[in-house]
Amino acid sequence: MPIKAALFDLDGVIVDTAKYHYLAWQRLAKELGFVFTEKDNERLKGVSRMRSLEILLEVGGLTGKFSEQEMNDMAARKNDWYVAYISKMDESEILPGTVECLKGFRALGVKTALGSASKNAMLILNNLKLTPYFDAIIDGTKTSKAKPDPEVFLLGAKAVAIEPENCVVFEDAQAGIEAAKSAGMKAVAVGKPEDLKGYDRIIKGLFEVTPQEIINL
Ligand code: B16
Ligand code: MG
Repeated sequence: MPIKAALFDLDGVIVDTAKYHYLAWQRLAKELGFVFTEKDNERLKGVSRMRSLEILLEVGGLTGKFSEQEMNDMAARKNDWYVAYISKMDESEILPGTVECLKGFRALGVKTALGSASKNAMLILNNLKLTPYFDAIIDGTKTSKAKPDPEVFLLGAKAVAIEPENCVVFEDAQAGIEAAKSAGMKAVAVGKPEDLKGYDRIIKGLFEVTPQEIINL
């Protein structure tokens, strides 16, 4: 099936915002009195904000200790700190190969869309000046089900009016690869083979592929 739309995850594919998520979650953990390591942070990649908080509290042995209101307040505080970091981002933080890849797909007549769990995706894309490269942007403000549910990618395909079987997804998180496959799409994993499975192809970063070789995947 020829590829007619390319869907991109944000954190871990286009930009490394995981480091800022980590700094903000680490600060919350410190306030709560425990250490949250970089290894613990790996578990939060591609995961929604509230689920991330649940995992953080589990690491600290604090599961079930807080009311819904307190949980919402903690997530909001973490997000304020995170937004302070990402507000300072600029084009220098775009991961290598991103712009070439987006431009290359478009030159071949392939639609481009973002499929991210983040509710802050627009702020990041605007700071990186990448918004004009996308035909559609589906982020955490437009979805109700988190990856591995295929919702985010199915909405992306719908927004660019391309059938799922003609879409390819670029993803760094296992849940995202599963979301792409259950949407009936091709999945290009971004990362290491020991961390990911179930993909159609694996790359270290967007710099490693040309749109030409992906359209016949
Ligand atoms: P926010 P992606 C995900 O982005 C991040 O990988 C994950 O760590 C984060 O919790 C999630 O977005 C929600 O982000 O708090 O900004 O709404 O990989 O789906 O682009
Ligand atoms: Mg990601």
